[in-house]
Amino acid sequence: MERTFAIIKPDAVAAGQSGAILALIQKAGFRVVGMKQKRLSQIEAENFYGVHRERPFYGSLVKFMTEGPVVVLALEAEDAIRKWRDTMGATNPANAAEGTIRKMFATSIERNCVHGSDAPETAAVEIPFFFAAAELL
Ligand code: FUP
Repeated sequence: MERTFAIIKPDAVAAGQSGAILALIQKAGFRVVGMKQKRLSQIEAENFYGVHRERPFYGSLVKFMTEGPVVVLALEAEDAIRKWRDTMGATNPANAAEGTIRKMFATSIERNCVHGSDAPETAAVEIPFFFAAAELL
């Protein structure tokens, strides 16, 4: 079993799509091991996306991620990291396959409704960034 980290981003939460996205997550066979709704602080968003600090979209991305509440999730499944990225679809919804969450709910490459860890090393940093060990059930 593997764990990955997911975010339902501010665009999807504001649009009332958290429940629909959670239903798709559960239908895809993930077990929710951690879940909370919170609003990211400026510092949290900056650090979470620190790897993109030099990219031209960084400031706009941080602004978007702090504009309203998000739902942070730790998900468990066999091959969870790859499976969740497949379930989300491509970063740019214009390139996302039919039936993926980003194809259904994302409106642009920035406002792309969900996040997922891209590798085991990333998940190992992102899960404890938001969850204490005792919050993973
Ligand atoms: P992903 O792993 O699919 O979330 O994609 P990346 O790690 O490449 O990008 C992280 C976030 O940066 C994306 F979710 C959206 C944002 N982004 C932009 O806003 N513009 C870009 O050109 C690329 C990424």
